[in-house]
Parts: sequence; C-alpha cells; structure tokens
Amino acid sequence: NCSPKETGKTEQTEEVSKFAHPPLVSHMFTADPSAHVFEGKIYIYPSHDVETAVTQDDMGSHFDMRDYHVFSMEKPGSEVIDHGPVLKLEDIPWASRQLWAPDAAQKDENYYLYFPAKDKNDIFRIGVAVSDNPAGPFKAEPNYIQGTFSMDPAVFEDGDGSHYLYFGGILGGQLQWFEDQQLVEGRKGPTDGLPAAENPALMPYVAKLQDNMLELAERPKEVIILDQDGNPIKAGDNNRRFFEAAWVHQHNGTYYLSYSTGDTHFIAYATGDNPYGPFTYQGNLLNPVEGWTNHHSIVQFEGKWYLFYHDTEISGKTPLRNIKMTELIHENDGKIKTVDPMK
Ligand code: FUB
Repeated sequence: NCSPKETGKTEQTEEVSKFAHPPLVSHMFTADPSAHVFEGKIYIYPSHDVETAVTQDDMGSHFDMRDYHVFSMEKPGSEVIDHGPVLKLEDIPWASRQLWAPDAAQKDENYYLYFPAKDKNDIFRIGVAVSDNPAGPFKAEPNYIQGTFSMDPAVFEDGDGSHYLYFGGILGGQLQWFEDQQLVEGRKGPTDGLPAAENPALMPYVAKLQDNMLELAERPKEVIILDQDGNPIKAGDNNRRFFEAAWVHQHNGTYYLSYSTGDTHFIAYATGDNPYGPFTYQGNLLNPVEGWTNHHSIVQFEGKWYLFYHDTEISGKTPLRNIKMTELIHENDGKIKTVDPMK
C-alpha cells in the first residue's frame, strides 16, 4: 500500500482498509447491535455511543449513553435507515444513567425493547418499553422488570412461542455484586465479589417471560457453561468464561449460547439442547475486534445467517463504536466458522 509520494505518481490511490467489513452507520456512534427480522426486514437495536465528560473508570462509567435509535434495512447490503431516537433516558421513570446494550422482541401486535440502565441507587436493572411498530417510538414501563439485575438483556423466542430473557455481565455489569440474586451490601468496586480463579465463573441468567412480555414468569436461573469434560468453566479461565453479551439462537435443533469473554475480547459459543442449558463450550465465533468491547447478535434472514458486531474503525476510541455485519457460517458438524474482523 504505497502513497503517491512513495511511488512518485500523482493519481489518487485508494487506502486499503485493514478491516474486513465496513461500518453500517457512520453519522453517529452505534454499538452492541441486536438484530431481528420483523415484518420481512432486518431491524437493528444498538446502543447509541456518545462523547461524555464522565471520566473513564473500571465500572465503564464513560459508556454514558442517553437514548436509543432503531435502524432497519430491507436486506443485507441495502441502505440502512435511521428511525431516529425511539426512547430517551428522561422518559424512563426508574432510570438514572447509562442506557447500555438493548434487545427487542415481538409478540402479537406489539414490539418490546428490553434495555439495561442504572436505577436511582446506581444498580443496573433491566427495563422494557413497548411500541406497536418495530421502529418505535417505545414507551417505557414505570418500573424495571422485577427480579432483574445486571445488564445486557437478550430475548430468545423458542419454536413454541415462549420468550426467554437472558442477562448479566461482570465488572461494569455488576453481576459480581449479587449473591443468590440479592445485592450484597458493601460491594462497590469492579472486582468485589468475583469468584477465585479456581472456582466456577459467574454465569449469565435466564428467565422465561410472562405472556404479557413485561414480567418474568419465573425466578431467573443460572445458565451453566461447561467445558468438554462437563465441568463448569472456571473464573480464571479468561479465554472461555462468560463476561457479558449473552445471545441465544437455534440452528438445526441445537441451541447456541454466544457471549463475550470481555478482557480476552472473543465472542465464544457453547451448545445445548434447550434454552436453559447447560451449554458446552465449543470455541470462538468472532475474534477480537478493534476496541476493548466485543458484543454481537446472530440472525437468520432468507435462509442465511448473519453476525452483527461492532468495532471502533471510525473513532479509534473504545466508547465510540460503529456497528457492522457479515455472513455467519454454520459448518455441517454444527461448529461455527470463526469470523475475523480484520483482514
Ligand atoms: O455498551 C455498553 C456495554 O459495553 C455493553 O452493555 C457491553 O456488552 C459492552 O459492549
């Protein structure tokens, strides 16, 4: 890749990008893309990253998002439409700050936006907002979903029409501050309550949603991720243990739980035979992206599977991300071909 100066030529040469896929949105910063097919189109529900005066810390306070936009595309490769702000922090009665990674679901004539935010006590909870249109606007329920804690909600619709809410994330996600699903007094720092390296890692949680999609139908259960020997992945196994960004999809009768390994920056996946797990670790489906966080979703559209993810190609800064997509290949043996986000 030579510049005109080096070659002595004057004509413009095109920079060769080191990134494997282009940003989908470049007029604003977007991250944590949760994609779904609604009404025959691809809808994307991402976080809306913004510049902030809040100082960076180990709890992720600098991820200071204040609203959500919804995007749609007719099909992969077509124009990405920004449907504008669909839910704002000031319109969520129980929330105080940090609108992190959302997800959406549909039931009957309504669409539901599930989102994490810190409550008035600065504890992450998961809220829900409702619309009759996948492009919003969404109206928040007056309170967060009772029984939820931590962040990164993802809703999976099983073949029988049941919806399952997955959630949780460690460090900035505060999962380590809860024991038996209760907040432990005095835990304040990012590592307070983390298990010792030789103990089982903290796992995401799942609960079936009520028919009204606004409440949990049961007490959340831990989603256990096992190694190939049938033992829970250990807290010190940073290359494989759950950190945040749980996502579930089903392919050929197998349930796939994928998630970010956080400080080792992979999107790993594990397989099981039902939505509750246990799931057995299989490998990585996405290698580290540029930027610290890695967060994705997986959706099927017209017979092909797509991975949505983000990196920091546009800004070069971790809290100012841009969403991307690419095809995802399930191999004949059920494994997923690892995507490399860099060329
Ligand atoms: O966008 C804020 C947080 O960063 C998300 O909730 C995490 O999954 C990570 O992507």
